[in-house]
Amino acid sequence: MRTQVVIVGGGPAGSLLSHLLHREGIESIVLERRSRDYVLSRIRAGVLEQATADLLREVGLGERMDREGFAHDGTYLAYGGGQLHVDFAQLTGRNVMIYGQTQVQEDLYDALAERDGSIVFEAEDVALHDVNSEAPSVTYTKDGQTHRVDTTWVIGCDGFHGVSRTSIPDDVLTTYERVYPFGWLGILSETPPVNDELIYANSDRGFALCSMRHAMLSRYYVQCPLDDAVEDWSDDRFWDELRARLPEDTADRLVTGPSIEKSIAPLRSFVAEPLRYSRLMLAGDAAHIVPPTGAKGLNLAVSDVFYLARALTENLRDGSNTGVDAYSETALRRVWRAVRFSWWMTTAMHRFPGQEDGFDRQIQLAELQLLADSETARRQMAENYVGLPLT
Ligand code: FAS
Ligand code: PHB
Repeated sequence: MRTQVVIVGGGPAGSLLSHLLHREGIESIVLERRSRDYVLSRIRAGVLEQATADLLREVGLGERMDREGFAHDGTYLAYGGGQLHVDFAQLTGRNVMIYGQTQVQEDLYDALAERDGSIVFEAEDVALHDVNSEAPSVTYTKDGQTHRVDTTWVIGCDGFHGVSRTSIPDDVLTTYERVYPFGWLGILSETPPVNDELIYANSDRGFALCSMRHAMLSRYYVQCPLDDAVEDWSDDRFWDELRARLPEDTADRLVTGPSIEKSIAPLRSFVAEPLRYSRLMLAGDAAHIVPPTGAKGLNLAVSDVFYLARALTENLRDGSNTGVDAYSETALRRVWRAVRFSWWMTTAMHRFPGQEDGFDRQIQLAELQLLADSETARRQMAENYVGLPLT
């Protein structure tokens, strides 16, 4: 088989890239290791930057999002017993869309399903060959049969633990990493959200986040020690800890119920450079990871593939190398801005072991007080949270 672009990984990055390329008449195939249901069972992101929501609308993927999603004009930061509202609309004229990654993924898979052969689920043993040549190929196994795809470009959208990044020689790749000394314990509950907008809480006991998916599906997180296991956290223990980390009036409003999903995610900042090695390009979590505090992971995957789809179209349809030569630098400029913001929000909102009430704790409180006192500081946070337009 031959196609113009082989995309490894059928998460949001890979499936959106396939959809964007198809709209430009570029052929591709997506090779996804897991089943459709397995990918959809993963509970991930919940916040779409305005640029992400606008792009999904432009490419015919916005109808359900606009019907079922929530446009949020701001968010709350709770600390010191009170809470501060950051008004995105007033400060930036932009907002965010609350619409789960699971729903985005379903919409993408529905669009791909209209094209036979656009995605292969349960594609095992994916291997990249000759990516440093003009004739790269990819092999994979499906139902015991080995398949080979000859192609012009291989795009690694296979996440942090995929095979693509490791296909780039160590002497070519530079990586940057910061591992945080805590994780997030998240639950889903079929209960009404405690608030009409998200609440990020920095309490003496640690970070908490109140989010949602719809009017009867809430998403909550508490910071937990890295060596905790989900089994250590009964629902009752979770709800008690969440209440203890929220302002009293908010805690009093909290409606609890049985968790229908419960998981712990580690937090890290990671960037691999460059995002291109000859005929191999990286996009999304295959190239970078951010702590979910700034709600940037999914949105960076979207911006990467927006730039990549434009570059690959210019190359394969118009014969230009300008876009593909500039992709890594263009995408990384937005990546590092998001990495910085996610690091800043994580550092400002979490209790770091050994920090107790020392210098770092005072700096945290000063950061939050600056947001309370300065519209300029709130505007800078709001601009980073809602994200910049995709240009
Ligand atoms: P993904 O990891 O989503 O997709 C990669 C795909 O490649 C997967 O489907 C995988 O099965 C497949 N794959 C891997 N290896 C393969 C191989 N060898 N062959 C074929 N396929 C292969 N972001 C936020 O903005 N907010 C959040 O709250 C948030 N929470 C998160 C919680 C967790 C536990 C995790 C892990 C991530 C979270 N993220 C969050 C980040 C997340 O949303 C990612 O940024 C987003 O999924 C990135 O999309 P992709 O780059 O497509 O990577
Ligand atoms: C979520 O709803 O899952 C969510 C929202 C905002 C974040 C992280 C996760 O910063």
